[in-house]
Amino acid sequence: MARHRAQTFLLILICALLGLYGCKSPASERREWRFALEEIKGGVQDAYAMRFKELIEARSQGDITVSVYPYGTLGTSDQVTELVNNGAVHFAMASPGHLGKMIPEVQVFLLHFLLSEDDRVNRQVYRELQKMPVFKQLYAEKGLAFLAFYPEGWMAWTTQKPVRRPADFAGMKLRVMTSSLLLAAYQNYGASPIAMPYAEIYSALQLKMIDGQVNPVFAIEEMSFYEVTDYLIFPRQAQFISSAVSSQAFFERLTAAEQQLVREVIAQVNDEIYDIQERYNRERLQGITERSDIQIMVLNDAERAAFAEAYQPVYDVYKRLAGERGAALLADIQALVARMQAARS
Ligand code: 6CS
Repeated sequence: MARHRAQTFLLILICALLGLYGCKSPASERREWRFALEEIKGGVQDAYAMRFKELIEARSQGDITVSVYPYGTLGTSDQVTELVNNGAVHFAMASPGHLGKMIPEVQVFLLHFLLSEDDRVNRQVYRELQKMPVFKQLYAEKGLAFLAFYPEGWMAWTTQKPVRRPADFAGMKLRVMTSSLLLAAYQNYGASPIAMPYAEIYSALQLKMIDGQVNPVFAIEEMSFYEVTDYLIFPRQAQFISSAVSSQAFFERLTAAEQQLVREVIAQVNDEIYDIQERYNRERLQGITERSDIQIMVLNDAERAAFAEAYQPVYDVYKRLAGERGAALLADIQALVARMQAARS
């Protein structure tokens, strides 16, 4: 903890020296907007931020420029969240897998078997989610302006051993994002999960400190996790969901027209990103199969059902971690998925 604080302090100091920190006047802040990512250049978050940049710069007629900082330039996900919270950067991606430490309720998006198997249903669910006022409130309480949720693809396991049933996880050291709900989930399956930052996964796999990890395909490809694992397994248990956020203090200082501009551009990019992430995941799966002999496994309905059954106690863990508001949110999302599903069938 002390080490983490010292690192964050150092990061803020570096940002201040680079002129990234919020001691500038609001007028100069308005000219350059800084957008920090939790993923490297070429990823889904980069596609999102680059489109945001393109639209903001065009629609402000050059008045505003957007600088995008990919993962590795400013720090870990937690540090990026602290930087946007402090106003050192103006926009950032904040994934529930890490943000859940600050806002436990958002871990609802880490729950397995919550979404529909039908991506057309999920697409409508994501559209409706943006309108739930509770998110604005939860984020604002932590100094963040909530802008949107969006998916980045189904989470897949890459492991050294095949996994078809929960028992296959026994003793497996599986890397998860830094969320106590994820630790509980994989402990519940029988694995020995370990939370660590994104940047450490590849070498941890290579050095056999861990036996597997969980991420969407595009990330498995661009972070080269497929090079150091033998199985790529699709359980369709959950999607990777991220949120776009702004510094609350910065956002409140924007004019009404600028706030409107941000909201309109975010709405447009959020709509576009759905197809982009689908394409990235499809194309990169192709790339993985061309460049490696990793074995691909797709769990069948009975195998998925066994995981879904084993997972049930984790819903109570979520309710304990996220409290009353979290439980209400979960019920709302379950009702939303059921409603959208019924409308489709
Ligand atoms: O596993 C992680 O930590 C990261 N995975 C993705 C796909 N995006 C950001 C996140 O930090």
